[in-house]
Amino acid sequence: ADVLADFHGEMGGCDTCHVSEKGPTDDNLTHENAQCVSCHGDLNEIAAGEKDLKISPHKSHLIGEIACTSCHIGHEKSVAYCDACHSFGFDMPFGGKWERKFVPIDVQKDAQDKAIAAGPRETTDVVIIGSGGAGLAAAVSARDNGAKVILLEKEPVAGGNTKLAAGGMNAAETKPQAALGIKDKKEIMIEDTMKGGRNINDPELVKVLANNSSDSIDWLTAMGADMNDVGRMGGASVNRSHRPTGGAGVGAHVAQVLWDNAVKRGTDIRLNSRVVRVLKDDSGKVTGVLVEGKYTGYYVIKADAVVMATGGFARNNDRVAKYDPKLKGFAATNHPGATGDGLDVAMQAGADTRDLEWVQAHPTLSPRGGVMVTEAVRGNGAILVNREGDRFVNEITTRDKASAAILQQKGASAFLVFDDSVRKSLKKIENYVHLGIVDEGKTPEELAKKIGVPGAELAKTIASYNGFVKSGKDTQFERPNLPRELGTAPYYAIEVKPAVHHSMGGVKIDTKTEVKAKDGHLIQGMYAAGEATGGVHGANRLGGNAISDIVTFGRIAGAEAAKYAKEH
Ligand code: FAD
Ligand code: MEZ
Repeated sequence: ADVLADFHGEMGGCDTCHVSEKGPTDDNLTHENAQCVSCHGDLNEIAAGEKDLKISPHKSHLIGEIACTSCHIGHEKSVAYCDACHSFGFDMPFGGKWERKFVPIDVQKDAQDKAIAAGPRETTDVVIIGSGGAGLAAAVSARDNGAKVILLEKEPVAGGNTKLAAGGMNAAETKPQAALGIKDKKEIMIEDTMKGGRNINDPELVKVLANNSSDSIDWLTAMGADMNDVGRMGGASVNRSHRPTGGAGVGAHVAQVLWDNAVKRGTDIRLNSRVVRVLKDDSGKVTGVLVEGKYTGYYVIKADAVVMATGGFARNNDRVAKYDPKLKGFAATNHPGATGDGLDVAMQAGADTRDLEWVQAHPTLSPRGGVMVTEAVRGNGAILVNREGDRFVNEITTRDKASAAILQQKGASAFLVFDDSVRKSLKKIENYVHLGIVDEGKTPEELAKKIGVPGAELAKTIASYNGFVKSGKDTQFERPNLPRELGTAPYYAIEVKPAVHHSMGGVKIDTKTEVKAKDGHLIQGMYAAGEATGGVHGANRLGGNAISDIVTFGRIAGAEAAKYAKEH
């Protein structure tokens, strides 16, 4: 047998997996996955038997209910979904290599037109496209505003880039800040965001972001989130980046809380379901969407309102390079679905766009592990050193500046250097240790030897930095936050280099998340939120502002779409 289906077919026929010979009945493969679990046990049960493995393939940071079929694919070679970002190379039964080609939305036009001509297969009030934070927040708020909601996600797993978010969610004047004695103002968050975005942001959207940020923290907390740890991100004047206690990654937590609440409220969530067209009537009003179900084929859902929460395109290097040729060939920090086909769908429906030329590189991807190392490591005290063992930049400057500075160093990469007190301050660092991307030494000199930099120089750099911490002033690079001395052995280093991270540009929206058309009018029934939109972040997004963006604008989009659906 070549693939899993042949093997099961030989054992017991098609009904070993499927209800009938006709194959899957839904795109979540509900029946098929139940069959896997009934024979092999669920993910937790399987992971429990893998305690001796350094990396267990069945234990992950993905969110929601992870279907067995996300990796174990019936009629094609099985592929480990984790290998989209990592390169674990698990030895899977009937396994193949991770590969993904971008498929434009308008292939199979005849089949698409036929499905449209056949008319809707079902009807709902609101369709939400994308299961990242913006989509899930919109689902929760649309349900709370009385709408019937179908949420469509093209990937086999939910959560988009949101589930990968690490460092935090920015918010000003919050209860966790008050508990920690941090003084902040919404006006300062607005100023920081505008300055970081080089003042080309839409100021009205920035006001919505900052003025609602504290409410968004309360909203998440009321649903069960822990946002009590508050740290510093690049370009922020004060500590306002919220994450779970102890400094665990923010994204998987927020996405899981939103997922649980969307499910609890009865949202119909469909994976493996790509939206390829937003449909409109002759007056230009939205009437629904055309879905490409991976297993059930093309079909139409009639809906009063549609929310585009399709995220960005940083994983699509052809598209990135078209807008910013300097980033051609760069690796990306993003999940594999961040290709920008949602943007194509929106543009095809007449949406206007802005700022697409602004694509952000995150300064610190580990070339060894392929994973992004959170800015929170620097926020909590790590320094950046080059191959000469010297600091070369204010480590918590904005990302555009930090990335440019790293690219100017020998080897176009640098080392994040920190001590055990930084490690203990941030749970997320344990993941990097677990992934094997962290070098360690009992002294700065021992660490320097491991990473190939001059030991005496690294020791001198650390001593000089510690002097700045003591005096409270970095006279070399004017780093504004100096949280702790680096003096507790062991010492650690992670090699890092910039990678494509965020698309600042996207669909044009107003403060109610209504989508604007090219001629400036609003497309009736079309809403958008999150990384799919442009204007909130200007030319350069501040770390921590995206999770704030998706929760706040996702909430607004869900409520507005539900209200519109009720009125039409
Ligand atoms: P996503 O979460 O990407 O979700 C969009 C979803 O839409 C995806 O699941 C995608 O598959 C789906 N989709 C796309 N097109 C279609 C279609 N045609 N049909 C159906 N589904 C479709 N920001 C912060 O503020 N703080 C952080 O700490 C932080 N850390 C980050 C760490 C990493 C590694 C990365 C990659 C990003 C990080 N960001 C962070 C940025 C932030 O995570 C994202 O900008 C944000 O989560 C985007 O949310 P979203 O809901 O708009 O999109
Ligand atoms: O906002 C981000 O993208 C972010 C904070 C990423 C990170 O370094 O954790």
